[in-house]
Amino acid sequence: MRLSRYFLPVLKETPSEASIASHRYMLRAGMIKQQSAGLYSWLPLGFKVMKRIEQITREEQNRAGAVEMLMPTIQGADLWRESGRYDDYGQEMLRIKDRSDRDLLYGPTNEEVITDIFRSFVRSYKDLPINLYHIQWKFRDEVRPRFGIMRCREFLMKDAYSFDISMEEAVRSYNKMFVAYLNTFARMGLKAVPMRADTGPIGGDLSHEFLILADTGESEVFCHKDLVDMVVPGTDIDFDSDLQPIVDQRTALYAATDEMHDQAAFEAQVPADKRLSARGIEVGHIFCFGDKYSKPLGAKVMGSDGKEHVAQMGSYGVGVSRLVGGIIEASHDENGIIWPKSVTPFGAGIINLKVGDAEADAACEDLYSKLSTAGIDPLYDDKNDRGGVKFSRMDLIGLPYQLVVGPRGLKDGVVEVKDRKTGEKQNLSPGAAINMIIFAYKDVNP
Ligand code: 5CA
Repeated sequence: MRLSRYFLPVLKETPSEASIASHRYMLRAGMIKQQSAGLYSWLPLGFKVMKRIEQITREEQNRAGAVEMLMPTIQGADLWRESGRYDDYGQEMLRIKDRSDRDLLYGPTNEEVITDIFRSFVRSYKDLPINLYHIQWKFRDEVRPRFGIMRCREFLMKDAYSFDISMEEAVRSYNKMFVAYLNTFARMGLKAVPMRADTGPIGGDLSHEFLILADTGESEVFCHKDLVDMVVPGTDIDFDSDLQPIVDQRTALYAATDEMHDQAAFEAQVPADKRLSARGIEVGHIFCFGDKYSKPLGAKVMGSDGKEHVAQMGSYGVGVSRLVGGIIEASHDENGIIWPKSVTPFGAGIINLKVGDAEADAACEDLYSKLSTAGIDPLYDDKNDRGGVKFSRMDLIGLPYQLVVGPRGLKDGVVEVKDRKTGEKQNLSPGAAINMIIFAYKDVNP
């Protein structure tokens, strides 16, 4: 992409409404625009990052055996009356009437709709287990939308729903998602810790929130320090194997959000030097609630014993749009965002310090074309701005590598390669710079 043809409305001033780094940088880097309280447009740069996060989430769901589909954002109220949640859900649900005075709602979650799909088509235990997911917009009329897209009203969620014949099988499905989540967040460069959590309006007893630690997180968390750096299972794990030991290894150590926290248990179970009290951002939440929806909605299958069994369910959410902010909270400095390679909107930035200079233009065009061919998807700053403006803009938008091209370096046959994270700079021939960047990305998408 050439910057001169892109839409990147960078702001010079720090917007006063933004109190945390991710919100500030998302506004300044032209990633989002607020349209109304808690409602955001995703401008091209923000949209591109969200799409990458969505794709990693999708790949890890598919790897764990979940199957993608799509349900509508607007739902009929009747199913919610059937499950008993229409009145329970409260003011967070946006209720709408259509022209025939029928009650509709903008889905805050999809347990009812998916259970309706299941009961319409699935009859036998032979068709189980099933785990269906979609990546779709949700609306929750939050009391206090804040921190930009981190707690907003319309947001993108991946939500998966599993159906099993027994509770024992349902726990196996739960464990698959537990492991898939560890891999998903690790691929995004995050250290996410699963913690015992309150189940709120979704329900059930078995539930874990996945939190990334950040000072600006909304939740207070308490956990054993070893959980933070525990090695993840990895994407080559066999999802048909027994995953219980992996789950046990993590759930054996104390980890709870403030709603579930028990100080006495924390002190009894965790040695003083291993106790971590911190703040966290919830990026995922998984639930196993058995027959809470399948029973009232009559989602049953015939078992191998010839009897009818109510399906046992779980649901599994990832805050896809929230993750854009979460990753920035976990990875930034005073100059701007520092994208992990796996989610960066562009693989590298090319800065032309003298647009119009035949040699500089030619060198940049050559880098641009070669990096594009290699699949690095570079952003070429071909605008006629001062060097200082270009440097700070490139730092702000946080691409992992910058290639700085100017007449002075070219005289010596070199371009400057800057690593955004370490700040390290080296002069390399254009060919060597290209190879270095291609090499840096070789293991990014397992
Ligand atoms: N049906 C279940 C699982 S599919 C469910 O809705 N779970 S949830 O309520 O925990 O939401 C899943 C994830 O969506 C959360 O972990 C969080 O990352 C994200 N999320 C929830 N509310 C918001 C919000 N107001 N703004 C941005 N992201 C949100």
